[in-house]
Amino acid sequence: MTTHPIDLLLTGIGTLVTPLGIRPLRGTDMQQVQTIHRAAVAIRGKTIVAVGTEHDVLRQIEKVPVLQTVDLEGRLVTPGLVDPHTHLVHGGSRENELSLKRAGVSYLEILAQGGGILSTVRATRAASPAQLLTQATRSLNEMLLQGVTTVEAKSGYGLTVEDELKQLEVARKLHEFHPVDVVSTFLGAHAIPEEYKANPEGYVQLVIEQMLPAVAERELAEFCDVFCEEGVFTADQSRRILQAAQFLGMTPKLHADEIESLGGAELAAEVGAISAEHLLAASDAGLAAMAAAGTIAVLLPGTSFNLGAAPARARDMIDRFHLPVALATDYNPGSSPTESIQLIIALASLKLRMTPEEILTAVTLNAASAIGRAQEIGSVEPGKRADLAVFDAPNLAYLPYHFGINHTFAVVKNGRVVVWERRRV
Ligand code: IZC
Ligand code: ZN
Repeated sequence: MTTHPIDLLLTGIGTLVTPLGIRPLRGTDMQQVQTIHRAAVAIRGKTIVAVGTEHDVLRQIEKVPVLQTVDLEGRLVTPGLVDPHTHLVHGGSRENELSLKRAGVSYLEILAQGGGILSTVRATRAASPAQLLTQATRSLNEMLLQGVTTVEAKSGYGLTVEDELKQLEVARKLHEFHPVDVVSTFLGAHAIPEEYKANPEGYVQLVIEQMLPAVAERELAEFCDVFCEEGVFTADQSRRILQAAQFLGMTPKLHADEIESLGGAELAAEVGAISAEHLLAASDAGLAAMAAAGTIAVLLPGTSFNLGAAPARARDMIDRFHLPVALATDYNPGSSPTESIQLIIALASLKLRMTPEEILTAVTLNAASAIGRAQEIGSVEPGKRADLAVFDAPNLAYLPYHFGINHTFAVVKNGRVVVWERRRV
């Protein structure tokens, strides 16, 4: 230990729980988390430098000056939570579709009638960058207050070159000024816009020939995603778009087999996608192919819950296919209008039958892995960034058990306390 001062020393941690490593944990390994009682964490700048029992950490830093000590009074600490699938930046909302939904009109029927995603496209096109920024900031604040320190944000409500860039530029601005890190994904292939209804191939061409190069040139997205779904983009169109994105240096992701099984899981594996999302209707062959390719399954139990659909086969994915599973809110104005990662934690227990340890891995290390950030975040270990969530909870199982409220007491982001007593500081 060098004698450079410790900037922040967290003591009095009742229980510290974290997965370990810089790679996603697969299958039954997701259960393997480290638990330390009476723990402490020492932070220098933005980086964790010591983790262990209070006794061990204090001994390690014996001769080192400490600039600030914060006593967490017995609370639970985990890595800062990571939400690896959101549609954060958008205009408007869709509560006007609630009665249609309750009358039994399906998600894809509403979309086919020009509502759904297309309704949000109209609102997003009409919104100024400042309006989009204000609305997304409100959501990002809510996520931070829940313990989230990094989110992924997809475009896909512009569907013109200009409006896709507008959304991605708002996401970049959020990343720059907000404590939560925002990682961008280009999702120009989210729906066929009204003006291309009679010519979907023309839209695919626009995505490949104009949008992708414009996004790549401005370095506005690390990832490219496609909504591969019945009546939206076919597997063949999805493949062409993702291959073009890869050629420009973007990493593929895929909305795969959410409602109908189009071979999305297979396609995600084939193109070497970092993750495949939803997977409610994924085939056994597709899941096996994902496991062989190392593709992470990002499960979105808020969406299946809200759509009244059967949940993803998380137990099969973990126990039989030995897949790395991550969890996300899918925050969006249609199928999952919630910023609450803690609701997702509860649903993962209730509906996906995941254990508290598997859930923690899925919202930290595996979620970080799904957005290419496992080297820096997703666990509480020396060398990783000092992103931590502090909960008013006696143990890990308490989080999924006591549902419907926000357990987060404090958040440390990049070594700074940014939430304390449930408020931004
Ligand atoms: O706005 O409905 N599933 N895309 C694919 C969504 C949900 C977002 C939306
Ligand atoms: Zn989505």
